[in-house]
Amino acid sequence: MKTRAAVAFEAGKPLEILEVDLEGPKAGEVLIEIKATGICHTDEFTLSGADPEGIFPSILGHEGAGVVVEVGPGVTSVAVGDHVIPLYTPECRQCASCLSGKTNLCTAIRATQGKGLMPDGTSRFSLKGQPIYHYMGCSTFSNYTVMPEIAVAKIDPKAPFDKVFYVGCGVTTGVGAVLNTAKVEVGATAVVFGLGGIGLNVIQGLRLAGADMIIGVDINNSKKEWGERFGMTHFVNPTEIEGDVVAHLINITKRGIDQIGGADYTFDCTGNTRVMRQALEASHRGWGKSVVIGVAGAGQEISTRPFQLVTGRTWMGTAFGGAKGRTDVPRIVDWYMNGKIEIDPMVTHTLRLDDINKGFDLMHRGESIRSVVLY
Ligand code: NAD
Ligand code: AHE
Ligand code: ZN
Repeated sequence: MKTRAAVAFEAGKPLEILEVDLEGPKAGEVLIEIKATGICHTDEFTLSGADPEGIFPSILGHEGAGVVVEVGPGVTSVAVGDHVIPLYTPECRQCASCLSGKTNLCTAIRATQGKGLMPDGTSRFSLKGQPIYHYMGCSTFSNYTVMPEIAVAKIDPKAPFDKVFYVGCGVTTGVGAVLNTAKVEVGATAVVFGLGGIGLNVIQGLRLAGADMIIGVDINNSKKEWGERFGMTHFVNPTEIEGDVVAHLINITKRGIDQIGGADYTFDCTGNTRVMRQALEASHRGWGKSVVIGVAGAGQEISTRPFQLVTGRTWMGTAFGGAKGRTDVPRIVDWYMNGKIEIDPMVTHTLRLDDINKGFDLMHRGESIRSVVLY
């Protein structure tokens, strides 16, 4: 069949909107009509050329929602007509990773996914007979896409596509980082670096967990109001304070008779390795946990004095908020439907596929939280 898609032909170049060829689903695969897709900073990261796994030409997009329109042989867990969210972190429930119960990082199809291919080692997308590669196993910048059934979460059919697409990455990553990875407790003190599409969801996750002091850090002052909207109690712009941001954060989190500062939990939602170090060092001596969410470019490394770890801080990371997609994503959609979490205000811009490059411009200018493309 033919499908309209935004194709990334080359790093650093705008996406091109055109019709491409799409083969139907093979065994264990489903064809999905994507109804809505978000533009996440990770799409921009890969398009920029900074992703060591970036492959071109490819169809980016990994944060979407849609409807199953055809199933391949042997598919049992979803049926035609089901409303689904594509999962860039699948959940096969059979691989060593899934069976360990210790991680959400299912390894069943990770190797082929990283090469832009379906599990059988081929691409379903092509143009004039030449393959176009899949992206993060999803390629939601195409109106139709093919996914393995282990990589789709069946959701409440009443959930609006133009909102719950965001559960496909941003919401789950932010809220999950708090609940699944850091396991934040009631009354905690936390610092969130970077108040974009991910950081604001960390903030609403902290509110859900019952954190007391929620400090947001961003170099863009317009993010203060955004953070407050979702539960942030204090805002720090590192470019506007005197001296070092870590010392400042330690100072404002001082408590107890010892007056030792530092947050119980810190989160990097910027992808900047210098900020990742600041986040670790702003966490509390003895028990602080610092969670890396941001994705850093090829060749970049993090560093700190080992003493920071010797003195009891834990440096950890999270992918997809530690969420097991087929199990947790439908629940997070229900949280939205029940009013436990918010999504609507964060979806700031609605675009058509023809205008998808404007979504990247809005992100570059720091004007959007999430842009959604509706098909
Ligand atoms: P975004 O562009 O919406 O937000 C980034 C925010 O960081 C902006 O508000 C920006 O002003 C702020 N910022 C930039 N430099 C800063 C600095 N030095 N100090 C403080 N704030 C700074 O991006 P997003 O969609 O929220 O994504 C954030 C990061 O999370 C990206 O690196 C993305 O690739 C990554 N990500 C990771 C996962 C995961 O599973 N680990 C999932 C989704 C996104
Ligand atoms: N390809 C990059 C890594 C990118 C990355 O870390 N991706 C996150 C999801 S970001 C979603 O917006 C992830 O899930 N990582 C786990 C995994 O298996 O990819 C690189 O550096 O090579
Ligand atoms: Zn993402």
